[in-house]
Amino acid sequence: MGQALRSLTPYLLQRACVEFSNPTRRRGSKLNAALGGSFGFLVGSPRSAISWSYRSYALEEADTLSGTRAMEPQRDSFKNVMTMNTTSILRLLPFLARAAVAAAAESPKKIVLILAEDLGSTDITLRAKTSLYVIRFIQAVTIAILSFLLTRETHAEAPKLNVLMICIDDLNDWTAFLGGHPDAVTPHMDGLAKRGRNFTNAHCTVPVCSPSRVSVMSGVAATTHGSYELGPKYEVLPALSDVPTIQRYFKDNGYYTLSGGKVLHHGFNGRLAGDIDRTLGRRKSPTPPKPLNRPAHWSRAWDWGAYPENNAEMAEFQLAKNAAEALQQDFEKPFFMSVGFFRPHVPLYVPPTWFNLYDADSFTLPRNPKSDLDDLPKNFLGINDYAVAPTHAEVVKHGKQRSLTRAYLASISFVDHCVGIVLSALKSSPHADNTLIVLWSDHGFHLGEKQHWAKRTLWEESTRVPLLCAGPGIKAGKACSEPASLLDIYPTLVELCKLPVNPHLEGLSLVPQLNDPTTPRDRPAITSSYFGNHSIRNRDWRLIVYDDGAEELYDHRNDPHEFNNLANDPTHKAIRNQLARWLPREAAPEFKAKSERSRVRPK
Ligand SMILES: [Ca+2]
Ligand SMILES: [Ca+2]
Repeated sequence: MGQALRSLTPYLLQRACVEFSNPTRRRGSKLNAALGGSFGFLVGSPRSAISWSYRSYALEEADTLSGTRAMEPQRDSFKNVMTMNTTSILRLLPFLARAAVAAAAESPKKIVLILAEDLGSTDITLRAKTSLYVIRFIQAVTIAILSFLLTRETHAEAPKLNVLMICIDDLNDWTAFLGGHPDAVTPHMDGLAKRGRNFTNAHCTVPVCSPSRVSVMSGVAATTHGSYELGPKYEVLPALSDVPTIQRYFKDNGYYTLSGGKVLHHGFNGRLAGDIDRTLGRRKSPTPPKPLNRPAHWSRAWDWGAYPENNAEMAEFQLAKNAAEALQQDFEKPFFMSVGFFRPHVPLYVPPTWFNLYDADSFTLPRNPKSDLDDLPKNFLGINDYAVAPTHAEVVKHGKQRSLTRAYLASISFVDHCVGIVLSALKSSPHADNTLIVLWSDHGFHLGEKQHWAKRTLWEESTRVPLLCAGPGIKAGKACSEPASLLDIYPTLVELCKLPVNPHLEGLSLVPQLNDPTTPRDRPAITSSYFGNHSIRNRDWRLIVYDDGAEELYDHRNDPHEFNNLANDPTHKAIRNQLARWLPREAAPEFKAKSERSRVRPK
């Protein structure tokens, strides 16, 4: 057997086991034991002129609600793969085994393995280049091939890519590369977007700091880890007791981990303390001795203004410098560096330079017609209100809308500057050509849209986030408007760095969209806020279903601001039902004992 296949086999086997041992899969597809179940194996003819390519084969669950057993690979997951029907497989078994060896000897990219549970009854539909076949695997056949493969030795893999992960707190789509605000000045992030993949339809799993970050770092959805509100630490959630953070996972697979600033909301503490080999610091920026702008009864967090005088006093700036310095060093192992910037999280204090980018009287305010609320379900305020943030009425009453909005824009430009420091350090470092960069924000932010401030809603302003990927193998330029979730970061990086599959991950690798941004994706981005409320966002639509059954439906093709709720329009029943199929059916209950909703707004 070829060396290449020897090195690939354990990886592919592990990867496939994962798919079917994942307990969150709704139809209960469980692997009996790591290798005690049954598997399918698919290879193509080495004699054919077809050029094979192994690609992410994330299996989408089709027909979840219809109860069929069909499993459908994500469209375009397989390109140029030759498939064969049942009879052929049976007849060609000895040939297939030889074909695998021959193909592997030629190139590891010429092998595809599909492993399926319960093969006597599972159909797998593969999209082939020229035709489509349904393949029914037979248990005995597949186990035979599997045994054949398992008797082979493993082989060391090629050197790994480094990872630079930059996360930003509370940054919505007000960046030039997402076009969320016409005046936003974000040249450094724009540059990154241009030289990599800009996911323009990316969304968080929960629109608030801690659960969103827990999802990114664990690769597990809120509906499994059970945190839908601000609060629980990663390490206290029972569902994550044996789930490694992405940093830990990379570390366990030979990486040196560095982290600084706000990455996990509560930091890497308790059993996570060892996940990080070297800290880049987690300082706080200075706060002025007295509030600068907020009305006296507002939360202390909700203040803003030009302070301090210089960038050098800001925690983000110091962190950027620390990261820049670390990037100049040589490391014995590949590194995974996470850098978390706190602005534009409130309080919105940044040096005056950044305020000066926005003329106080002339920059654009978001469109927020009051009539927009007329078609919302009656309960929308009960779900979305949060006593710590001011209401839009309060902001307007105190005449603060313009100065508060300006401080948010200034904070974005300041953070963009810090991102620029890190990116330019990487560019001039020895790691410039072998480091993947991923930049994301934990959720969006309202500045008066739908008469709302801050986060926690299931509307576009709250769920949409910047998500950029760049680096070796990622072609520059084109944006991707297919839905993406922050949950997808972990499996994407695992695949790009050729790490073994982590069986806990619930996101889908974005590698198909990194290879080709037009690759369609069936799975929408799913966001949950407070227990029982969910949003389903695909390329063109958003459906929101609240815990009391109330709904909203928006057509983003002609209503990007989600002004026009179509939930009660019978014309759109079909799309509504199509989206509703993705609603989580067995969401884990909220872990936190006392809801944030019990807070009382100060008078
Ligand atoms: Ca946040
Ligand atoms: Ca409306």
